[in-house]
Amino acid sequence: MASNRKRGHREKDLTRRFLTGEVDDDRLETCERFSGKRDSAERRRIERTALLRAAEEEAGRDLDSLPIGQVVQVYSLYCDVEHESGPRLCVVRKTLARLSDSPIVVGDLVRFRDIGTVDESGRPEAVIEQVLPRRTILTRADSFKAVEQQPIVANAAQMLIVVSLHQPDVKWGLVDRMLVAAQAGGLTPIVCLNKIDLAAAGAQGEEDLEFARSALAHYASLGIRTLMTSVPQGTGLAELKQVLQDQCTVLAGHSGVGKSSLINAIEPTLNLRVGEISGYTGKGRHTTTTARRYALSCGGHVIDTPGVKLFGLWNVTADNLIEYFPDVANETAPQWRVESYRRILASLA
Ligand SMILES: Nc1nc2c(ncn2[C@@H]2O[C@H](COP(=O)(O)OP(=O)(O)OP(=O)(O)O)[C@@H](O)[C@H]2O)c(=O)[nH]1
Ligand SMILES: [Mg+2]
Repeated sequence: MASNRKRGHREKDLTRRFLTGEVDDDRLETCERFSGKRDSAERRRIERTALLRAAEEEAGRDLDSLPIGQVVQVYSLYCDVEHESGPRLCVVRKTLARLSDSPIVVGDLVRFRDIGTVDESGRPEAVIEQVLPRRTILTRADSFKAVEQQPIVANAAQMLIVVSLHQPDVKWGLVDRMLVAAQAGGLTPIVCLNKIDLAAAGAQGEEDLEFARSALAHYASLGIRTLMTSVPQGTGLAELKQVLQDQCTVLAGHSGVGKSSLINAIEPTLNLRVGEISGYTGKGRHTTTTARRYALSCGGHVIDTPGVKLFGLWNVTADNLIEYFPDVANETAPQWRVESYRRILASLA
């Protein structure tokens, strides 16, 4: 098998066992696939799948009996995993980490094995043996050219797309991109316009608020739920709480739009760090640096995420983009939506 990577003994042995049928009886099919004319990417994918299956077999036939936890936060080498019997500090099984197409992300459901040790705070340590199939996945691409995927959150039911009227100014094009990303990943999008108390502070004052109202009304006409909120004035927070209750919701948007502030307003005991807006650029300061999942006392969970600068789309092509713009397809879209569609289309071409 062709591979540029240098393989360890264990991995080679697993490959041999898999391919000789000791581990799995897909051998014939695999051999047939290799004998054909396949490009190297496809060959690597098949090889990796074979290794992954073999590794899972190797991990023990007791996989199904291992407890299932949910990833709360991912660090470079560890993950915090939540389980009804208490939190765990987990490492990912090496073979799994090396072979998986996508890294483990917040929200992943994982089977873990306690290893009988505890960390310095007394928390049990465990190894993640398996990642369960994801019901939803919010992914972005590394750039508009979409060379690599960057999965952000798994298994969230909803995505609260947070924008602020001012400081920083709302960018409807980013909202449109995030709407596509949510729907492409199987999440229900909700658009939340925050900082509406700043209507009077903008250079154009009420005019911007009027435009924002019409944009939100347009999204609502497409069946997308919308909210208008102000943290200091308490506007829209009761409705927001209702929307979040008993659901798992990921909050996403530019830095400084108030994602962490909104979570604090719903669940004050969390006391998440919020950052001042830069007086010079009018932008946020990237205060939240990693995604983390929090339980809400009203039921449900929220996942706070770091502010995004741009949002490249993954698994969306110039051919299927129109599916996410029904208003453009049936020619009922306002001009700004048509322009937004064209800009995204151009970036996918
Ligand atoms: N006027 C006003 N300010 C707000 C509102 N919500 C949040 N802010 C302020 O906006 C600033 C940024 O808030 P954060 O909650 O840190 O924003 P964030 O989206 O979490 O930012 P990152 O973590 O950097 O992505 C803080 O100074 C908040 O006090 C609001 O509704 N109105
Ligand atoms: Mg934040």
